[in-house]
Amino acid sequence: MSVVKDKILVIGASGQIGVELTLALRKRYGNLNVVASDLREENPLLKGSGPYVSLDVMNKEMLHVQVIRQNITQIYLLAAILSATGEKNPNLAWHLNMQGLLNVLDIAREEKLHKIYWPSSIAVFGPTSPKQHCPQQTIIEPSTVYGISKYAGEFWCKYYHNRYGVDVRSLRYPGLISYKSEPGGGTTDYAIEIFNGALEDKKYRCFLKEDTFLPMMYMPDAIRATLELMDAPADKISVRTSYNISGMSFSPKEIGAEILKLIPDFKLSYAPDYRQAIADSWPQSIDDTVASGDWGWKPQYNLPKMTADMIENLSNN
Ligand code: NAD
Ligand code: AKB
Repeated sequence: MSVVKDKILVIGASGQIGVELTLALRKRYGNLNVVASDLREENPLLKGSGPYVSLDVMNKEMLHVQVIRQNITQIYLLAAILSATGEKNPNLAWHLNMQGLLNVLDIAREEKLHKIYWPSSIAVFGPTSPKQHCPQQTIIEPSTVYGISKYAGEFWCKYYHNRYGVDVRSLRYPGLISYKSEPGGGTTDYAIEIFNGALEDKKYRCFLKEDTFLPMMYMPDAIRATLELMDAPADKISVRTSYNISGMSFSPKEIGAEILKLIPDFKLSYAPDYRQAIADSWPQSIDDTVASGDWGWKPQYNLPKMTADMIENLSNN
């Protein structure tokens, strides 16, 4: 029996998720079998751990050449413009988030790639979606260009799966919290900045109001969810748009109180800006029973466990 060896291309590998996902994939598939790529020339956190190419996902021809030259069989597409940056430049966000995905889906179809991973976001939900335990299928009327691009992207994934048989899988990540690589312009970034403020200056001025609850997840859970989704047998994947997944839900006041337990002189203040309206348009918590039922999703980190781990790791760094 011949075993087909997978060779993976990660696009957007120098970003907040890309660095950690690339390292996790290298651990699993072997360093040489995971090619990291990004617009950025290099990344110190990935240096020496495997191949890295500078690549623009908008250049379909060059992307296609890399896929053929490197014998790529799976693509993880992470390059995107997130919610806050997207509102500053809606045309650019729409262009990158849509054309980048379509380039990858087209190449996947033409080259018969085995699997594609592309993340969506809780940003698909809008002010008319349920605020609490927002279900997998519900009213979805996003109010940011980022959310609109993610929702349209979800349906392109489903279309390429149904029409061309492309095995593309997706998760609607909540706000992701991590300490390795910096966040890239999202509304939930406060939940990372707050740790840096607490450790460096013992204070942080939050750009969201104290009672703004949002769905969040610690990066180790997000990486594990991604690998588990990609490992699941195809017949277990009932959702070909994108799966809701849930980790935790908290407000700036709640995470501030948790940090205060470990850094007693920490001071938190508030100066809401344009990101407040984005946060207010999103649900406060997510129902992920479909992901749990289909492929066994279960988070491992809650607010206290994540806070302790963030502070320990950032202090060591
Ligand atoms: P990020 O901004 O940190 O990283 C994106 C990376 O893509 C950057 O390194 C950037 O240089 C690269 N990039 C930008 N344009 C490119 C291009 N034209 N060609 C190649 N690379 C390019 O983003 P992230 O937080 O790592 O998010 C990754 C994916 O996960 C995105 O699709 C995002 O929407 C989704 N997501 C993230 C979060 C989160 O909290 N981080 C939550 C929900 C969904
Ligand atoms: C953002 O805030 O834009 C991202 C997301 C939830 O998609 N973190």
